[in-house]
Amino acid sequence: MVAKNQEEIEIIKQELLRSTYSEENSNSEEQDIGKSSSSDSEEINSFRFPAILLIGNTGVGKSTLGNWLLGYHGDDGPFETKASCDPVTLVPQTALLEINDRKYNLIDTPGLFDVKDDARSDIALTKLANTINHCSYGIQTIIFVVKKSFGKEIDRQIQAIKGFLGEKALDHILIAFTHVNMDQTMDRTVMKKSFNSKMVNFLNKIDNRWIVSPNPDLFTLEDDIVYTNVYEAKDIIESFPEAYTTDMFNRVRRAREEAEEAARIKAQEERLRACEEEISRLRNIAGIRAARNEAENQCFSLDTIVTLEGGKKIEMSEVRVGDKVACVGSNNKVEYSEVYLIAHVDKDKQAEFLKVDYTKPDGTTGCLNLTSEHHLFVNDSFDYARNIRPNDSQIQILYKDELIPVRVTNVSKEIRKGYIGIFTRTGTIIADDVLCSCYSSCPPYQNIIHYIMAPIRFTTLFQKSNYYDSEIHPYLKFLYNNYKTITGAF
Ligand SMILES: Nc1nc2c(ncn2[C@@H]2O[C@H](COP(=O)(O)OP(=O)(O)OP(=O)(O)O)[C@@H](O)[C@H]2O)c(=O)[nH]1
Ligand SMILES: [Mg+2]
Repeated sequence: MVAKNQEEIEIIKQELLRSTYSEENSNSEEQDIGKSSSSDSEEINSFRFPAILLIGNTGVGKSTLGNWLLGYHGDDGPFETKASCDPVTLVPQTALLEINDRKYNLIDTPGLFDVKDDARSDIALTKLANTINHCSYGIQTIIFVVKKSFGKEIDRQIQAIKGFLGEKALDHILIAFTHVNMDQTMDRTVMKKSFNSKMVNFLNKIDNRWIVSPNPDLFTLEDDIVYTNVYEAKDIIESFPEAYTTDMFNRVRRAREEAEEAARIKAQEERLRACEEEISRLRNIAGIRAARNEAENQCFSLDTIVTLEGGKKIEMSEVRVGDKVACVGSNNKVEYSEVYLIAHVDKDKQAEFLKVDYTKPDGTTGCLNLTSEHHLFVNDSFDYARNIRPNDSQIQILYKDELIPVRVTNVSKEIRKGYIGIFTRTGTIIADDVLCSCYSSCPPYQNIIHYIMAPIRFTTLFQKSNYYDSEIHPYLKFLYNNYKTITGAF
């Protein structure tokens, strides 16, 4: 691959001078696509020959290498070169390059990856994509120009190339090192020794297709090594059996766009899911708050057990007006009293209940679920359920047909679905074996509330109530509102 002797080098020199495009030997057909003007190359027609792309970071020496390949001194050819912090080649430039009678469009591109601001980097990529799309005869070689000192970045840059051009592009890549010292430029073996293991691995992967682009400050056209290196480059360019095509590029582009679209949709779905979770969390909180706010007027959990006359035990949800349920009469004895009103019932709404746990004398446990403002018999009188203290408060339970006092072992809060309020003629009820009042919300003056309820007890003697609604019975609502107005006034 490398030219070995002076004679060979002379032949190559002649060959280069012949093959390289110049205005003197160009024909009119080639002129419009040959050595390009600096005008906007995006307007150029599709290239008529396979392309050779010079790509790499800004300022690495792409244009310089292009000039060397075209047979000019690196700093003095058709491609503009300049030592500058700002990008010099701003739009793709083209020149015709002939190697062994085969014509190629040598394309010098704007710098790709080191432009700090993303917008300019995007523009550079868009321009490159546009250029590639003009390469209707495919891309014979992608010359990736890299500063030797930046060799350690090669991984990242190669990943970027793979992402943009696709894996297949690596089969068409030729690495050109720039900013290489004199010894390394003159002797490939010296250069090789300077590679770290990562670089060696990578170069092995691409079949060691690499060359050194001579430093224009150290070498002139008279130096044989310039021709040797240019010859090597051309040899490699010719060695690719087939070109990288626009089809390959567009397949990669479509795949990339699809992947980006899929990632965008996924991100959107994730955002949506997060929103839904947040909404459901807030709904839950709102539901619990609503349940707490309504707790004042609710009474028992629907599955609370009551005992019917005759001993049958049923859930409160099954109780109907006219049923006689266990309660306590004025003589403090267990008796069965008629249910004359179902004050309200709801099977779906959530409510916050207090779960009151107790232990019976035989060691078995029981519990009652009622809302915090409901009244039950605690420590010798009726009181709010919320005033029960575990291990301290005593409640009355029905045990072996008798009411006996037991201590509450635990009180906890539970959100449950559904509730019911049942009124008996005695104003009491034994719920889950616990002696409770039928009343709630107002201060727990059992006798006074019982007295206030007399009118409705009286009317239902003659006309059975068929009220069965989630709203509290209108009479109770009226009483409750009045109570609120009166207490609010003080
Ligand atoms: N030391 C050294 N300088 C070089 C080498 N190659 C090019 N240069 C100099 O680096 C500067 C930039 O070179 P260019 O060829 O314009 O770089 P480029 O990659 O085309 O830059 P942009 O068009 O801006 O992307 C010029 O002054 C060159 O003379 C090299 O191998 N060694
Ligand atoms: Mg340039």
